[in-house]
Amino acid sequence: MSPAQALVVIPTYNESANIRPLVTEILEQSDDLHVLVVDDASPDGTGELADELCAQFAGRVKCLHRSGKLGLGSAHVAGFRVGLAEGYPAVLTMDADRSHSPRYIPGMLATMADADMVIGSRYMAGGGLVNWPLHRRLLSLWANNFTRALLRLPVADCTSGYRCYSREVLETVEPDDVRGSGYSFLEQMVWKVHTAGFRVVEVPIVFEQRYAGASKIDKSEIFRAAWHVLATAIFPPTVRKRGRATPASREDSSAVSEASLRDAP
Ligand SMILES: Nc1nc2c(ncn2[C@@H]2O[C@H](COP(=O)(O)OP(=O)(O)OP(=O)(O)O)[C@@H](O)[C@H]2O)c(=O)[nH]1
Ligand SMILES: [Mg+2]
Repeated sequence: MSPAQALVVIPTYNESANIRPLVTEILEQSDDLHVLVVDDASPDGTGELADELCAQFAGRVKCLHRSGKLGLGSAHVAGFRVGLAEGYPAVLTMDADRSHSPRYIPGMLATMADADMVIGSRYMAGGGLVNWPLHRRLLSLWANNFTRALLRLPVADCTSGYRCYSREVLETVEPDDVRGSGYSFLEQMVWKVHTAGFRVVEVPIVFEQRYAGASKIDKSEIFRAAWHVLATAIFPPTVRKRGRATPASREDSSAVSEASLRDAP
């Protein structure tokens, strides 16, 4: 039996000012949500705060501690593995900096009734951006136009990290094989899900500037993401199609249980 309606995966690197209010607000949305914090040994103590939340909300909050900064994409993949191994019907991902308001979670999950993947979209009627500096808006618009055009994606917001995936999607599209472990993971994943024949639906969200802490995105990450999109357009990898899922095996489950121990390196 599923332990809850969905697992909310939150990758963190130096988000100590945001993690507690964010997790608390997520848990308030529904009794049927669990949270997994994937922390990459944040020097500011985010991992320790996540452990406190695990103790306070035992059974509803878990933490995966990794040994160092391994990238946003690989944090999502690590979260998917836990979600699959522990039997969740859906896995939702969101940023820790409170740019993604938890108030959208119930609507995103309701939309999953008619979708295989739901994206919290800034670039559709009803969506938007609050307090984001002009250079970030331009970069995001450029990245989206570039990705949409090259990969021929019928998706307005390909770079949003606020998403929900069904279990079948994660069992089918082999997220481990996505090119790049950083931010380009987001564009690659939506391309894979669409190419595999799944239904991707967007719901509007208003994205807010991070509440506290510093951005982790840097110039090299931007160039790497553009390169990965270009490489996918020119040399598209083979994508396993819908209906050919490989259910998470028992072996996978035990590997993940060990990896998700709170004291794991
Ligand atoms: N575990 C993990 N999390 C990461 C890593 N890099 C970024 N994150 C998290 O990924 C999320 C998105 O990172 P941000 O720095 O907010 O990136 P962004 O939203 O593109 O940039 P801003 O708009 O400036 O906030 C945040 O929750 C980060 O803490 C990483 O290497 N490992
Ligand atoms: Mg952010």
